[in-house]
Amino acid sequence: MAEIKIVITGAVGSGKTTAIQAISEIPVIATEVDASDEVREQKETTTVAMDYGELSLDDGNVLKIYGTPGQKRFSFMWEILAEGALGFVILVNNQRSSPLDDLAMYLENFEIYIKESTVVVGVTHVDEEQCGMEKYHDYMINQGLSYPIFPIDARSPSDVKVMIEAMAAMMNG
Ligand SMILES: Nc1nc2c(ncn2[C@@H]2O[C@H](COP(=O)(O)OP(=O)(O)OP(=O)(O)O)[C@@H](O)[C@H]2O)c(=O)[nH]1
Ligand SMILES: [Mg+2]
Repeated sequence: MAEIKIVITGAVGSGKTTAIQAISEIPVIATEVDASDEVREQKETTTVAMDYGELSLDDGNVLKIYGTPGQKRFSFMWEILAEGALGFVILVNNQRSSPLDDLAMYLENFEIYIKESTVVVGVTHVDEEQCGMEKYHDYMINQGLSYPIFPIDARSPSDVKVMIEAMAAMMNG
């Protein structure tokens, strides 16, 4: 049995904490505090250090899943959390004004870590209106990237599991 470290990152409110809570088999270790400043307009709490959960796979391996804080002022944690990770999920909130800029920013933030890793992109908040996934596919083509894109509801255990299990399968392949 192997333990595989993966990291879920993305902007504030993209659903990182929500996704880990949806699928973890152990009580999630979270570091939520009341949001101050502009985050408060979006939601009441925010991650300041990390989230941690676990999910076992059918092959007996266990995913150790770390969620990053979204806010740049806690970016000192990114490096710590990315160390040794084999897979990265970048979540993008489709309701934000420029979700592609968010995606570009997190791809850049994690550039040095994701080079050697498996990457998938999860587009969240697609339940709220016409999701328009074409822009993400066009972006990938324009950037010469081939990361798979999953429209998900981060609150849905099955949506999050399908994405994460696909990523685990890519690691084996
Ligand atoms: N409608 C809808 N709500 C969602 C979805 N994903 C997450 N949410 C909600 O949006 C909010 C997302 O918050 P978090 O999971 O805390 O986001 P986060 O990415 O951990 O944010 P930070 O830790 O602040 O960086 C929560 O209120 C979720 O219930 C989704 O796909 N659809
Ligand atoms: Mg969070």
